[in-house]
Amino acid sequence: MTDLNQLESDLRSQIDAAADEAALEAVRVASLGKKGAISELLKSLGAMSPDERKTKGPAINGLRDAVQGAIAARREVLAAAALERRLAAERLDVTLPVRDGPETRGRIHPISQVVDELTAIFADLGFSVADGPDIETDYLNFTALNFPVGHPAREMHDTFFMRPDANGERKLLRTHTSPVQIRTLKAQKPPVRVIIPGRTYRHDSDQTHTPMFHQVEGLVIDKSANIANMKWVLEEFCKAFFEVDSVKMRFRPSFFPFTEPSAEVDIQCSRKGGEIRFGEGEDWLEILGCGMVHPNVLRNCGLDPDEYQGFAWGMGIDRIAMLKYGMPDLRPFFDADVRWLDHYGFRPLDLPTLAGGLSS
Ligand code: 2NM
Repeated sequence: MTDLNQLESDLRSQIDAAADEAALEAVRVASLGKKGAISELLKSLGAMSPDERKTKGPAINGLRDAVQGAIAARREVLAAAALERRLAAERLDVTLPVRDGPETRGRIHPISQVVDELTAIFADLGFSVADGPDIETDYLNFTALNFPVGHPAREMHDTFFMRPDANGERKLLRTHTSPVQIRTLKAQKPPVRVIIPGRTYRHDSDQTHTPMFHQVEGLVIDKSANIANMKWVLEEFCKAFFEVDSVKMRFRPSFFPFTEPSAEVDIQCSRKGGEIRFGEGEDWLEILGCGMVHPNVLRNCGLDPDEYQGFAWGMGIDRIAMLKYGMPDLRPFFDADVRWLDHYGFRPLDLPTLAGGLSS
């Protein structure tokens, strides 16, 4: 009996010491396998006398059951530990932010954003959007707009001219979007309410000028459109665009060939700590030019100035984008630098609307 007790206690300590499945299996083979110690003891029962078998039989069977049980228990402990180790190794941190999908990765250029904002604001005021070619005739860019022959703006100095064609006609890169107004007035009868955002070109390049820049012009023609209407439209626009409840505007007499009278418009602002704010302060900032459309321009479009009248205005998109979004330098607009776009660009799915917010 002491032999059996000794064997059991030896096997139990081996079982407890088995560090993995393989070591445990080795103990099982050595005890319960075909040639294992316990199997040999069971085989020896056949050679025993009935009396001896009566006492030794239950003892050896008991030993086998005990060892089998101990191995099964140890196997469970090892399996649980193995699972625990695997779970720890394969753990996922579900608090990590989800990586952005492709539809959120690109950025909308501030100029495109501002054009979308202008479109939303003026659409709400009943305007549609018109466009035309970048390459224009001298007639539509200048003559139809009441620029006298020899006007300084026509000179090489400001305008990019193409080589003359076979007929001697010299096309040019439009210096403003106004030729689209002429095209619109020739194509549709008043009442007309349009804005024209687009690329414009002037031979000018320094810290605040690029040879290609963006303009938005607006035009209202009907039988009674007047200066009071113009001031209201421009004031509504400025409040909506700069996202303030009120703005003070100052109309200074000025001159443009295509309008009479003409004005340049400043809005009141504060400039504290290098930051411009609208709707407050005592400084003035020029943001646009405007006026009542000149009778000659109406005549050139086949309209009778005694029947129709209206107003027009123009402003630089690049400049109002810089003012609104605090961008200190114009040149990176045209650099196509993804680092700059990442910083100043807008998320592609955040479309500007009056109801949902223009820039949030
Ligand atoms: C400006 C300022 C004032 C203007 C005039 C016209 C047209 F075609 F109706 F005559 N379009 N745009 C205009 C008037 C543009 O830009 C500073």
